[in-house]
Amino acid sequence: MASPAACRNVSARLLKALVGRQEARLGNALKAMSTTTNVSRFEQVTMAPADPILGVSEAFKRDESEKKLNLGVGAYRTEDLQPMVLEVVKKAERKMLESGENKEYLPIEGLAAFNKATAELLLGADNAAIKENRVATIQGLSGTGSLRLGAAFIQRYFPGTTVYISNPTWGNHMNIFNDAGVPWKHYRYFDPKTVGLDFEGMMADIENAPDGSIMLLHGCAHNPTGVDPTPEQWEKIADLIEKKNHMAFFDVAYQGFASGSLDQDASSVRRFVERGMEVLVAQSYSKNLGLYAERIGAINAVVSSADAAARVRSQLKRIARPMYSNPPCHGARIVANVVGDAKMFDEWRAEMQEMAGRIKTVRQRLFDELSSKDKSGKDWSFVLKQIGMFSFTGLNKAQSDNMTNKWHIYMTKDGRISLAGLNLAKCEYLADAIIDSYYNVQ
Ligand code: PLA
Repeated sequence: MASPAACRNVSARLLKALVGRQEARLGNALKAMSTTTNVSRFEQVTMAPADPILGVSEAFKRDESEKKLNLGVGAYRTEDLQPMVLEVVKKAERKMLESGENKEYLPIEGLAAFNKATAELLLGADNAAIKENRVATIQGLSGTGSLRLGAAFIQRYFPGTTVYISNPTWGNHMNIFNDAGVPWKHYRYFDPKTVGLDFEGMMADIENAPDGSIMLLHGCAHNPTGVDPTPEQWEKIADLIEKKNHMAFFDVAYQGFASGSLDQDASSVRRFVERGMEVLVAQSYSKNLGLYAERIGAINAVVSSADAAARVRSQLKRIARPMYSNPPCHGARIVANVVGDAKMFDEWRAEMQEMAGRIKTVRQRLFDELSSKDKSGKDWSFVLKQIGMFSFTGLNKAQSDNMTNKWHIYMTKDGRISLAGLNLAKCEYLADAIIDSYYNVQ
């Protein structure tokens, strides 16, 4: 038998436990009451609109029609409309796995071998600016993250300077500069009447911008129009930017993907650098190496002296550190392996030409279908003249809505279609949809 003292002890402990449990229950009930009766502290958060490009992919996934076609985001598909991993990327990954590389943090500025390779790919390995150590390169989170670093740098070191952005442009450009607190304005770029470059408007706007402004230029394959300046026009643009003491900020998201040639697609940037002009350049490997999800790219500042380059690099690192600390290594290693190995580099070029070639083939077929089906005599040749992944159809918002609602063809509301998501088998259907939307919807 337990002693009276031991019994008292047990009952005291029991009582405590019971009261404890009671209190916990009461606490929980009160908590539940407060969350159900109180208004959430997040009540003032409104629903954000779907992203004009990536939101299209979300809507596409929800559509159950068999006819559906996603021409929204600029992501390459095979002729079977499947995503593609380049063979040379798989090869680099096998090599990386075999060499058993570790997962230590990269330096803030990224993988040294990548930074070297990416600047050389952009400017040419024997470029004077590289040899003279005048290029500050920081690995970024693909094109977007690199643009964002550049924007943050502008906000900090060129406060109040306006960035001029083409009208139209890739929708995210405005968000990037807005979020970085950088004022921006548009310069004229596209002429809907000629479906070509409004060169005079562009030049007038560059001329009229205050001296020392920043001009955001698409290095090649302008998104969304697919309309690029000719080499002669680039020369005049460079002359004027130099005369006005502006600075060019190039967005190079499609190097190699426009013409199939890496060098040719970098010629706009190289032209400025060879003239000794200081430039910022954001690069992306999403499209040309198909590394969309690896988020690999770079921001380069080509400046007048090695000393300035070292200071700019140090400040870009200072911006990156509190944003994301240091960049991911996988994509950087893939690029460094492919670009740094002559054989793999050639394999990459061949695969890139194949991708660019497939897009050209569907572009031609789409044009053929449009021209043979449309008996009105409308000139569809702009489809052939545009370069890169996209075709800017000229369809307005209501017509683009018709493409989606009636035909299950997903595209951005500015009338852009990604030809990288099209195959030969679907060209006729797409032409029918475009002609219906163009003539039957206002
Ligand atoms: N710059 C331009 C001109 C682009 O078109 C894109 C991607 C980027 C930068 C950034 O790409 P990255 O961050 O993946 O390197 N434009 C896509 C995708 C392909 C997107 O909107 O994010 C497009 O469909 O327009």
